Amino acid sequence: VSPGARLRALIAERGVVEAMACHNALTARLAAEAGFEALWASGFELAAAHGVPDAGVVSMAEHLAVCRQMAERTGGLVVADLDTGFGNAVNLTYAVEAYERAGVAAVVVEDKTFPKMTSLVPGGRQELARIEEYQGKLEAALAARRDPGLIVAARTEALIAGLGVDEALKRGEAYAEAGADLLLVHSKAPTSAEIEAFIGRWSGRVPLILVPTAFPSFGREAARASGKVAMVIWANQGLRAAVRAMRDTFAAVRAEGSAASVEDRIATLGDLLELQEMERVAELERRYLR
Ligand code: SPV
Ligand code: MG
Repeated sequence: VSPGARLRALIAERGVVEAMACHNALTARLAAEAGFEALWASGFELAAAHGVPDAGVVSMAEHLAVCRQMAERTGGLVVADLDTGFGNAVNLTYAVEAYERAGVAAVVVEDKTFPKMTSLVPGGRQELARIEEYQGKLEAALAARRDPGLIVAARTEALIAGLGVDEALKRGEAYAEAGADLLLVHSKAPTSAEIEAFIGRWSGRVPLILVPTAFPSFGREAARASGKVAMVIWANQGLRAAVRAMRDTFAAVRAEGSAASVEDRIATLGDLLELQEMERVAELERRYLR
C-alpha cells in the first residue's frame, strides 16, 4: 500500500489526523514516537534550521532530501509543504513526480506567487496567484501523480492576505473544482473566529486542513466537532521548544563553565544512541562481523 493510500485510509478511520512539523529525520522520529500519525515537512522549520527566511530561499532539492530522509528513517506518512510549487505548473509537475518518488503521502501547494513570503509574519507582503493560474497548477499536480493515492492538497492564503472569508471560500470552491483532494485554509487571526467563520460556511466539498498556530486554543476536538476537517497541522511547536531549551542550556553552560547543572535536564546520551539505532548496529555486528 502506498503512503498516500495509507494516509487516506487513516483519515477515513480517524476522521481527523494530526501532523506534527518536522525538519529532519530526528524530529520526524520524535513526532512519530509521540504518536502523531503524520509528519508535516514544514518549509518554515526547514528555513529556520538553515538560518534563512521562509521566503522561497531554501531550494526544492534541499526540502526534497529532507522529505526522503523523514520517510525513509521513520516509515511515517510525510505531508510535504511544497510552498508555491517551486515555480509554475511545469515546475510543479516535476516536483510532484520527485516527491512521490521520495515516498511522501501528500503534497500541499499554496496559492501565493513565487517567491512566497512566510504566512505568519506581521504585515508580510502576501501576493496571491490568479485563480485560473493556480487551478492549472493543481491540475498539473494531479496529473503528475503515478500513484492515484498520493494526496494533492490545495492551500489558500486568502485569509493570510487579508482578503476575507468570501474570497477564501471562492478560492476553496475553485480549487475543489480543479480536483484537489483536501483544502488547507490558513489564518493568522489571533482567535479562531475567522477560521470558524470559514468552516461554518464551507460547503464540505473537500475536507479541510487547519494550522492552529496563531489561535492555539483551537484543537483536535474542535476540528473533529466541525465534521469538515481531515487534518490538523502543528506547524512549529517542536522547533520553538527546541530553540528555547537550547538557549537555556547554552546560557547555563556558558555562565557556569561546566555542564554539570544542565546534565539532569537534557536528554541522556543513551537516549541519543537509541535514536541513532545503536541497538541495530550491535545486532548487525553480532550477526555479520566475522
Ligand atoms: C510551514 O510550517 O512551513 C507552513 C505553515 O507552511 S506556516 O508557517 O504557518 O505558513
Ligand atoms: Mg510553509
